[in-house]
Amino acid sequence: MNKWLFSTNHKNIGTLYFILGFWSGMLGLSMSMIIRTELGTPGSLIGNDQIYNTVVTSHAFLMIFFLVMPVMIGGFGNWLIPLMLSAPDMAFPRMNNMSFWLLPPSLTILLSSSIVDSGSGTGWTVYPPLSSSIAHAGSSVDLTIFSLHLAGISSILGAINFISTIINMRTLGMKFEQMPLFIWAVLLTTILLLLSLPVLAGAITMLLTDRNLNTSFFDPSGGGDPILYQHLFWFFGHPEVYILILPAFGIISHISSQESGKKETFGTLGMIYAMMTIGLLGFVVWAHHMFTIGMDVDTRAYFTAATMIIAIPTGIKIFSWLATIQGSQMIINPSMMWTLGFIFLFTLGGLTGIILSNSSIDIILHDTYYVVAHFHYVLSMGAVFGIMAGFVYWYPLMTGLTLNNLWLKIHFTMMFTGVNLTFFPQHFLGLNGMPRRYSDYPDAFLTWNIISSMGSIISFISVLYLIFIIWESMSSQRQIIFSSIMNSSIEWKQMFPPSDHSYNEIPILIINK
Ligand code: HAS
Ligand code: CU
Repeated sequence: MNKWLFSTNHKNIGTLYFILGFWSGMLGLSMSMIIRTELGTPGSLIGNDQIYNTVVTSHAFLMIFFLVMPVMIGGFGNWLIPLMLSAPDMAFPRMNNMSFWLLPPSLTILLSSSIVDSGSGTGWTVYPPLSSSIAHAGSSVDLTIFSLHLAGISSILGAINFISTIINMRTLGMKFEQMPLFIWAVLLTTILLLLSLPVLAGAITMLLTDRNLNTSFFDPSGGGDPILYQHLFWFFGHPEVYILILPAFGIISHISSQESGKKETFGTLGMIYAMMTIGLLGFVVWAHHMFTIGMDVDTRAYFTAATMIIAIPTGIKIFSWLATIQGSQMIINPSMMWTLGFIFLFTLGGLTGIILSNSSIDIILHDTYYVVAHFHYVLSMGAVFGIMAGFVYWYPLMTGLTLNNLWLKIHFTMMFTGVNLTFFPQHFLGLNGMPRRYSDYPDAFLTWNIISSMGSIISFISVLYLIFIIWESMSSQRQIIFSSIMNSSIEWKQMFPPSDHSYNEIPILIINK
């Protein structure tokens, strides 16, 4: 057991990340059910707004830092990148283990922040003055900051490891442009992490000293400015949202070309440039989160224009996926269902993003449920659908077992219904002015809130169903047959891109048993 927990093997570490991500995903899901229960009831249920806000804050942190990032980068990244590079392991295997083990303490500290003193009801943005020592006295916010520091160190070490591995450990003769798109996605994600996380670290450290050491970086009475915090936070925060989605882009590119029986994704080079453009532009649009601070009109015009331009490389990706699938004999298997669901619903979420990028519209919609609808379409249906696509696609590779295909299809259908029922009505609530991060609302908003909460129950049940599907697969120990991977079923034709990527075919045989 100890050997496994402290393993330096990339597959073992990837599995540890999956377990941690699954665990925190369950926690984050429970928090979301508390939120939807509160909002599905007219009047107050919890009866304490600080607790409500603490639940909202923990929900966001758990989902972003302890579900999506660990699973996509830590889990899929660790498992697949050395295999796809034909490398023996990651560049720094022991640092890899340390990256993982920084997360459980970080998670523990985050959770303790909500059970000591009054909890951190700041939202994941931790804006001062709400997060300063007057509005949040006690140690909760300090613990949250410490937790973010640890998670940040973990991510920076991981990023260094992935970048070094991808640059130095490609198999002989593998050129950069021949790397599978998933590797490209993780390379760009980790570069974004390396550049943006230190800015968050700086901001929260300044907040920490404001709270404890009498500095006043963000306190006007000492010559500081709370708006500075917002700039620093969003200089990290916007690249962060692309960190959450780029690995999913990689997974979707991989699955859509493999499952369509195409040699590679349509316009592979264009896909690489599109991801680079998204990553680069992601650093110059941060103030679209701050249109309401009282910005002058030219600055607003700039941030609106810069943000809208991101629709172009993203559109290139969407249409390239469609062109990849076009003309193929599509096999509607579970991973393809998640992929198609991703393309459809991510596009919907992206389009509402474009609407929000109009500063004049955003001044009305900012901090309403329209924003909540937008980011759950790109996250709960973008990032999470990407994870699900990758999970059902690579589960047999990782475990040697099979999942029940019919059940997976039913599960997809339930989840698709649940999340749309939950989040589509939130567009209406937002357009009608319902603010986010409040535990109650005028009666006029009741109907859509009840429908939204009913949707969340469907998603919740579908997650329980997924656990059952995984349990059934593991307890029945239904093995995949090796030879069938090599020859037969179209679903299993190739794990990795063929043709000029032929060196990638070798790792098929290395299945961890
Ligand atoms: Fe976003 C807020 C704008 C993508 C996540 N976003 C958030 C928050 C999160 C988040 C978590 O400008 C809330 C943060 C908080 O707690 O306050 N977002 C965009 C834009 C894009 C975008 C323009 N967001 C993402 C992704 C996320 C994510 C990806 C995570 C995975 N977002 C905003 C803005 C806010 C915001 C405002 C602030 C709101 C506020 O007031 O707080 C783009 O990257 C989306 C590009 C994708 C597409 C779809 C495919 C493209 C096609 C090409 C043709 C389309 C065209 C557009 C030409 C556009 C198919 C035509 C336009 C029409 C409307 C028809
Ligand atoms: Cu943004």
